[in-house]
Amino acid sequence: QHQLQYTEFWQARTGLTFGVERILFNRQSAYQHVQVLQTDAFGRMLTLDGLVMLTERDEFVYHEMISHPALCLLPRPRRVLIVGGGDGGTLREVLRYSEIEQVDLVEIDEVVIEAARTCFPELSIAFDDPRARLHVADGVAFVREAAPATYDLVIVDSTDPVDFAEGLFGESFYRDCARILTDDGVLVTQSESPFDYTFQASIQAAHAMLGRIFPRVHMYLAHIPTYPMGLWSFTLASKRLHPVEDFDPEQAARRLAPFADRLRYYNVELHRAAFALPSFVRRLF
Ligand code: AG3
Repeated sequence: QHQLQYTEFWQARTGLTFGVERILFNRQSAYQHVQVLQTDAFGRMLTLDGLVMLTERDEFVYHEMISHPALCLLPRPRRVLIVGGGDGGTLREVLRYSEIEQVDLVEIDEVVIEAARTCFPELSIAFDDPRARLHVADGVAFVREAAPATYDLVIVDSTDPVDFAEGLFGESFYRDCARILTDDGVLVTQSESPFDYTFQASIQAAHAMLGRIFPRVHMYLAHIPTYPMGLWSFTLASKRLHPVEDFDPEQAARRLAPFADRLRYYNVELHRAAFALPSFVRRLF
């Protein structure tokens, strides 16, 4: 009974294999194959079209790192837009701040939300917060129609740049994000592994597009054991604030204080460290 395994293939024959104890959720949606597996080493694991989105054991790294660097950089973040993120993990991190007044979350696939509601209550509980507004819609269309200067922060918590997620790595989407952000606004997007050659060209292209739209574009890194190659990147594009030079550690520490003991990865010291890039990553841009 211990022979079931699941492999996310990164290349034709190279990937990461998980021991599977049970299949907890298994549904083909209008967009993708949504599965939740009980694994032996990483607890429950959500996959979309066979790609690992999160595991119970290491989701904190991704969700803290896609949220807190920008939220601690911004002087007064109040309104946030999350594009994707239907599992609720990013939403949970954003809602930790009492000064956040409203978070719109735009998820294209309601089956992802259902999988999270069924199998990841510790994440999807965030949907019950009165400050959260859930929209089952296409993120590209949502940002096109949103009013100017509405959000202090836009977080793109997407899958890989393929299929219907490709638009979330495109120039017109980024232009709309810039338009709906306030004057100090910040955009953060997940940007794949710097070791990954599959998406290197599209990530470099996305970085260049952001550079044409935002005065500042910075990549930062975190270790995520269950994602391809284990080293992951995020890209922070900003209209004014420099993510390290304008970062005020005292302001950040004050803001984190009410929940700092619940964070498992991000802290004020790590903020600076995350933006220090290995030389091979610097040379990519
Ligand atoms: N967003 C997915 C990051 C991409 C993972 N790629 C992969 N496994 N090939 C995660 C959503 C969690 N809120």
